[in-house]
Amino acid sequence: MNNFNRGISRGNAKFSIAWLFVVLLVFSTARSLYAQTQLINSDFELSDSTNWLFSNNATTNQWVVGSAVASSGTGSVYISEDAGVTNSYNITSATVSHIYTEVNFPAGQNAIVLSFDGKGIDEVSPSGGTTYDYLRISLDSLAPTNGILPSVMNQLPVVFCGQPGFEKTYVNIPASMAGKTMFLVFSFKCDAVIGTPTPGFAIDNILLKAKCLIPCLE
Ligand SMILES: [Ca+2]
Ligand SMILES: [Ca+2]
Repeated sequence: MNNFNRGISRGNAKFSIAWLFVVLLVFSTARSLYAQTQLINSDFELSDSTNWLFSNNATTNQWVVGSAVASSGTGSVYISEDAGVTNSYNITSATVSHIYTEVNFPAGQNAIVLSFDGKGIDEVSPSGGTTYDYLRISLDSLAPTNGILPSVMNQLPVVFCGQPGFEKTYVNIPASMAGKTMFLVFSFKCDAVIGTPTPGFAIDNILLKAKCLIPCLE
């Protein structure tokens, strides 16, 4: 190889290394710009370390982590009138029971999606209203109180009922949660008349993820 060709080869090598450096830099930057954070991954199996807290009715229709039902594995969290033996609820006992956990939503990661497997027939309102037996989800700066739903302004605008078998559900969480510390609250509510006691509501495989759809501006 003459000196001229050696010069070209060295030049190409330098160019290739520089180009590789640029590609790696862009790739690593993109990863951080489009960061994704898994905030909750709860399957209610023995290895699940999620810090769930409970605010239950004193005597019946309580959330229980147990093995009476499960969407996958052997465990889930479900409403029970007999301390977890069955996934049935007492339709004559007015109830608002909660399971909840504290969540630190990362600043800037404002594309937030909650998903879970849920089932529960409960009592569907024939008018599509929200006054009977159902599951509701809220995001509140305050821990919930047994017997009381979080305030309307903190409730997500959807209720869940009428599902005899587990179905995966996706819920968009308001982007305004980014940067806040809030309680994610699952509330089971029933009035004191009518309903389908089996199955009461049951939840498995809760995932909560936050990411940036556009470059994060933290
Ligand atoms: Ca499970
Ligand atoms: Ca009812």
